[in-house]
Amino acid sequence: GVGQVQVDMNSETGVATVRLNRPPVNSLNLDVLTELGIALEKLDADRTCRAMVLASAVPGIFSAGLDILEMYQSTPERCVAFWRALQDAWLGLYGSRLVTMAAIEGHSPAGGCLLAMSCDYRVMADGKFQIGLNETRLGIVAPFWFEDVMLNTIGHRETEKALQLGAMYSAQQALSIGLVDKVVPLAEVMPTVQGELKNWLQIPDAARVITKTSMRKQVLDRLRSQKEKDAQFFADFIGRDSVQRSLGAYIASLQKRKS
Ligand code: CO8
Repeated sequence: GVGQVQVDMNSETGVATVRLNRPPVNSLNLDVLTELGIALEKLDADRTCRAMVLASAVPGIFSAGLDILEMYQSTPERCVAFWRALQDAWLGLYGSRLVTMAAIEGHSPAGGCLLAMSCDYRVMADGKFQIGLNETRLGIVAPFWFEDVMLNTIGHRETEKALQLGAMYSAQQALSIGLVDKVVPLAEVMPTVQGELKNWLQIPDAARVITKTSMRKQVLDRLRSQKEKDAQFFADFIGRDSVQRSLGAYIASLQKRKS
C-alpha cells in the first residue's frame, strides 16, 4: 500500500512489513489508527502471512504517539470515535496471531511506546532516540490497558516509576529495564529484526500462538469487556477544563522548543 500505513507482504518469507507513514512525526490520528487496524486485520486473515515487522517510513521517528490535536478542543463524539479506533488497532496488534516485531528506528513516546510494547520483540536504534510512556508530563493519565501492557513488559516496580514520572528512556536505559530487547546501531535495526525473526519462525505457529494467547488473554479481555466504558471515560477525562489547559500548555511548549 502507499497510504499512511504502508504494507509490504513478502509471500516467499511470510513476513509483512508495516510502515507508519504520516510525516512529520507519525502521530496517530483517527485515520491512521483506522488504517492500521484494517491492515492488521487483513494480515491476520492472510494464511500466507506468519510475521509482521512494525516500523516507520519517516526517518528519526517511530511514532510520536497519539495525535495531540485529536485530544485538544475536540468534540465528545470525535473523541469516542478516535478512542474506538485506537482500541481496535491495539486489540488487533496485541492479540495478533503473527509474530510481531517492532523496529524502533526513532523516537517512540506514549502511543508509539504502546505500539512497540505490544509487539513480541523490540529492536531499538542506539543514540539520541527516546522511548517511554510520558503521559503524566502532559497532565493526562495512561489508560489501564497501557499500564497492563507495560506491567507485562517490564514488571511492577519499573512500571510504577515509569508511569508516575512519565519517564522517557534512551535506548540503553530501555534495554537495562527490559523495555526493549536489543539495541544496535540504526543501520543494523532491520537486519537484526530479520535475524531474530528466524528464531521465532522456527517454532511451529500453532504452539506459539496458543502460548501467546494464554499469556495475553487476560489483559485483552479486560479491555474487550469494557470498551464503551473506556471510550466514554476517555472522552469525559479529555473534556475536563484542567486537562484541556494542560494539553494547551504542552502543545505550546512543543512549538516553543523549536524556535
Ligand atoms: N501530536 C500532534 N502533533 C505532534 C505530536 C503529537 N503527538 N508530536 C509532535 N507534533 C508536532 C509538533 O508540534 C510539530 O508541529 P509544528 O511543525 O506545527 O510545530 C511537528 O509535529 C514536528 O515535531 P517536532 O518539531 O517536535 O519534531 P522533532 O523531530 O524535533 O521531535 C518528538 C519529535 C520527539 C516526537 C517530539 O515532537 C515530541 O516529543 N512530541 C510529543 C510526543 C508526545 O508527547 N506524545 C504524547 C501523545 S499522548 C499519547 O500518545 C497517549 C495518550 C493517552 C491518553 C489518555 C487520556 C485518558
